[in-house]
Amino acid sequence: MSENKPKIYLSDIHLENYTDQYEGKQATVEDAVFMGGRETVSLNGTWKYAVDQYDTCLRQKWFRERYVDEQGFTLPVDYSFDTWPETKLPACWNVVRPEFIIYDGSMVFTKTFSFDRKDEEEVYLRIGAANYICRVFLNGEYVGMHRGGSTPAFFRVTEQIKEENRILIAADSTRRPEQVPTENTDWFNYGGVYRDIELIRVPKVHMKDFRIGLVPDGTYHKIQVQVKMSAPVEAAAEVCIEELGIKTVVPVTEGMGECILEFSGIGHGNGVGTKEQSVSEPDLELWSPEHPKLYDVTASCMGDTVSDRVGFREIKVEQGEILLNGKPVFLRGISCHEDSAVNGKALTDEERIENIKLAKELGCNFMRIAHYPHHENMAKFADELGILLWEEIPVYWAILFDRDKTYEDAKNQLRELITRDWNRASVIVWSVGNENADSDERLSFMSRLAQCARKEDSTRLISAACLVDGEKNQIADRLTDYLDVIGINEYYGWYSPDFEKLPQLFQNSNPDKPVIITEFGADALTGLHGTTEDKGTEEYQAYVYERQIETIRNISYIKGMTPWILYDFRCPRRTAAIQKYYNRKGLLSEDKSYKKPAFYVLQKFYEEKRGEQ
Ligand code: GCB
Repeated sequence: MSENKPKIYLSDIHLENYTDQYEGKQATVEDAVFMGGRETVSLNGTWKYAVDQYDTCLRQKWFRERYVDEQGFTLPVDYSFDTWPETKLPACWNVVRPEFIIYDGSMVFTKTFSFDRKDEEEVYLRIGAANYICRVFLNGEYVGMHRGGSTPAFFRVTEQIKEENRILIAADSTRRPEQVPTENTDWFNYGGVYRDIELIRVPKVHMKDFRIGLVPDGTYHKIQVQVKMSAPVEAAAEVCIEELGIKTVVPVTEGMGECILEFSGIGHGNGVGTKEQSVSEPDLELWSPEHPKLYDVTASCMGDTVSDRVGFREIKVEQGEILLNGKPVFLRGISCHEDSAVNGKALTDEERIENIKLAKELGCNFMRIAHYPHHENMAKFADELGILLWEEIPVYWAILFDRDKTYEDAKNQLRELITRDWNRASVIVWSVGNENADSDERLSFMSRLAQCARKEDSTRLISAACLVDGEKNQIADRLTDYLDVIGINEYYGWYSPDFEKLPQLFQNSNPDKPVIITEFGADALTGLHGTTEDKGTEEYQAYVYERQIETIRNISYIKGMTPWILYDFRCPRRTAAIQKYYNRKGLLSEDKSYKKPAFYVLQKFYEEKRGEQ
């Protein structure tokens, strides 16, 4: 009988219920506003802060700033915003002060700012990312909350914003079993409001979404456009790609518009609709890592204008091949965390570009940016610099697959990611998770996510990094039925020491889809030397790469790989002598100043692979 009892999770019971009042107004993907070309006011910079271990701000409603009671008597209060210490946001607090290094919990940030609100405009607050729950208060009022540590939160603040303002953000990085990710991960749980904080000015009726890309029908003749307005208006949106001589009107009905611009062929900007005919039609140049051609695109509707820089390319799977613009491609990849020894997850743009350049130096045309959505600039730089991307949501390890609210959270994070990066040509794979043991609940949870990703975006590949069936030593995960490409993590030579099992694994398997080896690797401490039998040494890591490559190269259904990982990253679980709270499977040291020998082993293989294509 006992198994029929409903399961109860910690955050579903509140002894004091002080958070319930802040559960409403949850910002979700439905609140997102299209960002390209927007007029924004940055709130980055100096903020005051306090560590708020017991959530006293939420319990006592500090944001109300009640200093006197109804009779005019001065009240004692437990905060003093003006004398709180200062910090810069965005940032991960763990790397700001040594005493915060392992703090998981709540911190309150506040600042005052002036704003000249214009009539007839809507104002949104966007927080690029805050880990994991953030609650926002403006001028004494609760504005809303957001769940999910790596995707943007949008709050409409048109009514609350004034000329002089106080904003307060309570960010809570507490790890909880029911969250996505759950409390146990193999990376560092940085806390903070660690991506841009900005106000966006938009007209009353504005574009919430604008999606543009090549129709993947093998013709390279068609560009699809989708427009979503903030209200169910009847209108016309004008889409313009000047360089291609395209100016097309997209009819908008009940706030939604869709159209396909047809070209006469690759190399022709021959649109339909009201495209203005140019005398000589410029060529449509397809985007690829070798030729990362981007076009400036604008869309206007009812006085609202947005813009983007967009590449046009086709990605699909056919007869066991991954085809980029119709040609088979081997994905020469590397996995990468959003981690910096100095800045935590709040990487600078220079660090992001450096990561892409290091991957290119390695010979990559592909990066798996694991295990959660990285900053949107990563995909923008990948578009500019020419590298394909695998993007992922943190459905990692032991998620509470049978809990509906956890599913809703994961689904919202997935849709927020897809909505944010839909126009990025570099992104070719949406991954719905990593290494979750096959169970009925997990299959239901993740297959629904895969279907959701496909519904949001039928132009890209859906995947997940799956586990090998250890008992059968086989690729045998039921989720693969729902995927376009199968990601496989395997650690032969490391967690599974017997290398002979690697060729057996591939012999025992007969996947009906292309496989990407999404992980293999071995720890190596920079400067630690030994023989190819000494685990943890640079030599052993290089040996693992050699043995892996020697096997993988002969398996015809393997169409790509993203070994684990570009550089060492912070990880609280890793306490061994060689680790010192770092996962040492990087091909480079954590500060990226040293390339371990395995870097060159992989580089050599990728050089050969590139030659074959
Ligand atoms: C894995 C995980 C990754 C870990 C890695 C490791 O399978 O997907 O997040 O960091 O192994 O080093 O154990």
